[in-house]
Amino acid sequence: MTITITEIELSLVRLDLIHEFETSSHRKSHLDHIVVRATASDGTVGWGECASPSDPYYCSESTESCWYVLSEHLAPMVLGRPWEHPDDAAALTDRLSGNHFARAGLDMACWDLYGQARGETLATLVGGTAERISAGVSLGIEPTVDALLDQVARHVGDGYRRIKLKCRPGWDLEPVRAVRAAFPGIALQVDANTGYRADSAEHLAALTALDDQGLLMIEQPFAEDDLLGHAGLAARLDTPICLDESITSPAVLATALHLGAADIVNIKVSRLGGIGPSVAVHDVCRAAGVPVWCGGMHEFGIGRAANLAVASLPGFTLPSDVSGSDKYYRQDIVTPPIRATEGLVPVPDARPGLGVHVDESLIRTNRLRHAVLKEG
Ligand code: OSB
Ligand code: MG
Repeated sequence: MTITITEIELSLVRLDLIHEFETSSHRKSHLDHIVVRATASDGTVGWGECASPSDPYYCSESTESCWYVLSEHLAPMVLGRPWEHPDDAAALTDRLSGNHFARAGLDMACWDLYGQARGETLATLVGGTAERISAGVSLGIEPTVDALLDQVARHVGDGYRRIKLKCRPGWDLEPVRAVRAAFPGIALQVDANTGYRADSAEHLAALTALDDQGLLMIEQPFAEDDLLGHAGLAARLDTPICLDESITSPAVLATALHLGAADIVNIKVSRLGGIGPSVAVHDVCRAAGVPVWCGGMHEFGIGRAANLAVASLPGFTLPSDVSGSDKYYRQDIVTPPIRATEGLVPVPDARPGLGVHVDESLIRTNRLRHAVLKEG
């Protein structure tokens, strides 16, 4: 069975966040993601989402770089070119370097088309088995510890199964201790988004001080390329070290595991550039006995559905960041809406492909810009 994409429409869609989100590097009150609508020659429509942060702090991509790469490079490489499997569609764009968030947006749309052509859900196609995913929440840095405690109480009350706190030098031991004291039994972890330096004695002391707080893991304390720094810390601490930003490909993963830089891996479809490399990273981790969990980039329902499909693979043994979209948005762009019940989010299965219906009228009302790309 051959699929040929004949038209790609890009829409820059803005959704307001219910609650502002701050990390070690930036603060957000709304999210702008590029929604990819790919039409195949038989009229089938596949959806993808490019969940790049607006500005290049989490990684070097941005909304504008993704728009440019999708419209000037990725779309021309696939438009009018037949493929049989999404991996073959991805191979059409092999000569493009990096730009994983942009790539993931198109890759998702290819998988959605492929799933519809095969009459199977994305989860089934990748070999996923779980029907529900254990969900945690990622909580941003708050103005005060009390405000953070309110957020934790709210999400624990909603049934979420673990709490991840964003941290940075100066916002680490104090909030962690306060949350531990108020909620002694909860599964708790921190994410530093590269905010610490392995050559700073002060930073190492701050991270070491977290070691007796019963954390599930410390996520990405150091810079993305500092695998040796992470290996050194992993050897020093009892708390497992999890890598997020560092793991950009199966090859980098192999290096990180070889060096002992990662006890746990956060898998993000966006950061890895699509479903294929995400499944590959899962497979390597599973074979090596390294637990993985599914991270997120505040995705709208399209990207969230892709995350859930990947997270249904058997190596995903730790709670994900893939919460219900109502944690972030008043109204999502998909139906049925993605919701957690008692901390479990069902893997979408209402239809083949991504398994959700995209509400095109909401895309039209919430978009800031769009472009239609055709062959030639
Ligand atoms: O590091 O996991 C991260 C959001 C934006 C950028 C980086 C990260 C995050 C999150 C959000 O933690 C997780 C989610 O989508 O709920
Ligand atoms: Mg992270």
